[in-house]
Amino acid sequence: MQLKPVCRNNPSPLLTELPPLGMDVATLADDFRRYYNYTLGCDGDCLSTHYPYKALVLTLRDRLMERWKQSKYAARTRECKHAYYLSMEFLMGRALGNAMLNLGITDEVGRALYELGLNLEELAEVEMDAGLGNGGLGRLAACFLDSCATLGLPVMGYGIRYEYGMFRQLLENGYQVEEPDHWLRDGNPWEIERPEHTKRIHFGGRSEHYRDGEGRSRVRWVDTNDVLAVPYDVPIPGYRNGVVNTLRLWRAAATDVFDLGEFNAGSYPESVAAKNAAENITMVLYPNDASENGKELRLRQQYFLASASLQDVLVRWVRSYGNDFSKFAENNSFQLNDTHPACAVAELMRLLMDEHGLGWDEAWRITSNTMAYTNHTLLPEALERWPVRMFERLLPRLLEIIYEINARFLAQVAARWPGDGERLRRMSIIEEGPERQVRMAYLAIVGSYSVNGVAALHSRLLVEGLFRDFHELWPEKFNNKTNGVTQRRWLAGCNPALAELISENIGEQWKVDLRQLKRLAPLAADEGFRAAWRAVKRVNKERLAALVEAECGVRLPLEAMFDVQVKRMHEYKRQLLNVLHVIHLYDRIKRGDTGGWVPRCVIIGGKAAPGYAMAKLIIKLVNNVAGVVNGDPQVGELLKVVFLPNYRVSAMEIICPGTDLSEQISTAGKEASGTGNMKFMMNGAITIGTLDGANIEIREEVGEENFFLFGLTAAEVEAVRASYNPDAIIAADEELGRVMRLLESGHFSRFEPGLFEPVIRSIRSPQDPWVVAADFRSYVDAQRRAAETYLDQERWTRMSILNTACSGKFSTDRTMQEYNEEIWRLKPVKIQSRDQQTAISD
Ligand code: 7LS
Repeated sequence: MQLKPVCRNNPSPLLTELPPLGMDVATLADDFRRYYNYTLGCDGDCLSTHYPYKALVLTLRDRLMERWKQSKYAARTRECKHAYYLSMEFLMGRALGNAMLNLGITDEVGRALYELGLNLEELAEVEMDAGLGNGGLGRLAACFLDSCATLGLPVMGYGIRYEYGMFRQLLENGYQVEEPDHWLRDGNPWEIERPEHTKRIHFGGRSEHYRDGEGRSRVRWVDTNDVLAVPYDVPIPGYRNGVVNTLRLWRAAATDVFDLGEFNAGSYPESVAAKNAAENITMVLYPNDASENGKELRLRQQYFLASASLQDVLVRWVRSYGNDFSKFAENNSFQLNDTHPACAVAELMRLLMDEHGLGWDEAWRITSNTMAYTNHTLLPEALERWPVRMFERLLPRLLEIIYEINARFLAQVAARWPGDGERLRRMSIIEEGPERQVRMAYLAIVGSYSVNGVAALHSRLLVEGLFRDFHELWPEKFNNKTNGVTQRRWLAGCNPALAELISENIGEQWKVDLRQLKRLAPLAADEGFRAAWRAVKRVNKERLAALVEAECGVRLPLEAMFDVQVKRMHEYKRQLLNVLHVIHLYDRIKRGDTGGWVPRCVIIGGKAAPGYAMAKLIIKLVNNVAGVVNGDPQVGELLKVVFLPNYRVSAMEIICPGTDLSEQISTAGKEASGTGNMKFMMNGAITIGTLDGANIEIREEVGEENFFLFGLTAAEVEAVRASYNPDAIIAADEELGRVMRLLESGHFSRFEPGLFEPVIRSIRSPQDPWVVAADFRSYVDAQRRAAETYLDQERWTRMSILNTACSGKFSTDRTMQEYNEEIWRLKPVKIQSRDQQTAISD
């Protein structure tokens, strides 16, 4: 049957069709001045840099706007399948530099501003990071959007417009202190509010069964407390291809500004309370990247995102096809970024059945052929479970649907494995026990046609462990999609000096085809090229040293090896192992063992979840060790240690180009993939790392001789833990013994005796899940190899060049192509673009 689009009146072309905007210096300067003077009302007395920043964004946004419109029309043709990336986090960082880069007008803008007496770099610094994410998972979503737009894939992001993003991290006496991040205080000139697309979200109430006009049994969700979801659209430009995709972020608003009953009764505060309760939903990003499960507001956020986004897609569908959903699954995919938006499985069922009148079987066919789930972690504390009682109170209709999904699913399991009650218990979406829980990962697996992990090892461990039963039932659902990062932000944008050196030698095509970097490999043998490579690294180290000096007041010697570990603070990431190595280096200096010494600057940065005591204590330890080391005249320039506060996207843009040694030292089997590892590699840092996550694939690509490997494998970690005896390891290792004695003597906690007891206990615990002591020896040996290599600067430079040259696999362009070929199957849109084309090769 042919689907008929529902007709709509088109507005007059006179209203909507405009000649293209100029991209030349003079036109950009004209537009800028118009915004500055007329729109923003500035005159000679305006001193704040905020105004020129805003005028610049508006100038650029106009250029995006015309391409945005064209992209929308191009993707609106019939049967154009779309994918939707549902994510609680989009860690976008700054948008200005990226917009100019992707429009191809960075130089023109720079010149236009220069002619107006302004400085582009200065204005770019005015922009706040959009910190709508915690770490890897949120930043991955941002890189995915960049790559989809660049590939012309019709993919839309759906997320939450948190009023407060990731907290700002301050240090007080070496302790982390959190400050709210009111990133929207001065407005966000990139976003467009779209109140006409507001959606209504239900909470609470109960479900009511009734018969409709045709005598069919139906359900409705009644007596609900409703909240409105108001969308804000953010443009996502592709790289010089005329494509602009959309990130739609939802803000919660009360249904009525005031409760008039309360207001008239004179209870003003009560009347405003409901408004506050509603708007609380999108007030703040939860600053945890694992655990703290079971918070009601978090479940509200998750359902709010899922429901608003699905309703939005369904409204657009109905506008085109009425209530005919027969081809919905053919034309739509929803990618669930971890289980956080997994309510979407039950919510799509509810919308299709209760709101659009479909029967269970048809609704299930559609749902289970549109949902796809990406898992990002094996850590048990990050596996989401919601108490059934909370679900019942907040989302009673959804729980009813989940029960039905579970009943039908378990019937399937029982048919396949008759009499296997234990398996039914294991696989049930509902976990039984004193407090019954909904297992969100199982709901996501049962409701999806694809389930993927984010690196080869991680995907293998998933099907061998956590999801083993499900893999046995549906092996074809499971697949791997190794993560990546976008080279536009993480090389072209953040490292202009290296980007230029690369382009001079192999052309510019690497910006859309990262495998081209392979052509740098032969240049590793070219002495002149190596010298140029080192000169670039030197400039980038100066930039990083300036940042460190401004933030930490410590001067870093530029000839020293810059040894960097930046990522969320977490025990499994083993910043503690890094600190133990630092203490060991300090100990060597103190006892005069400095023959052939390579000066080092150890930089550690990352935020700890506010409730994660051990992670916060490790921050304090880094700072105390830094205080002792940097303050010791005998150490001098041989070793510097700093904790760089408030690690964020815009800081990484300065950090990764200036890094020599990239620390990727998680306990094997615990880091699902890692993406910082890829940013460092792309920028020519050499990795010291374990066989964990994507490190394994990085090492495969660059070759074992260009990677400093250490540590137990994932299988060995599991084996060792059965009879783990850290005290014996410490006793048998002279150097580790000395490190522990320094720690235990209170050398780093002079003013707070016993402060690091919990750290010491964790290292010495036979229960230590991260087996820090077990990997110390091989870590120190690998660090020795790194130092010896660094002594030979020519050799180090060769390895550095080869790391960049072999980083081609780790572009999100490749990752997105794989998602598209194996999961979404979208047709790229082509735009007749005026932008300087750099076509993407197949
Ligand atoms: C979260 C919460 C949570 C990552 O970055 C889990 C949670 C929670 O459990 C609970 C209560 C309140 C807020 N927020 C935010 C994130 C996560 N989970 C993860 C899981 C994996 N966050 N990852 C990282 O993802 C990267 C991209 O795939 C990987 O490269 C990296 O290995 C992984 O750690």
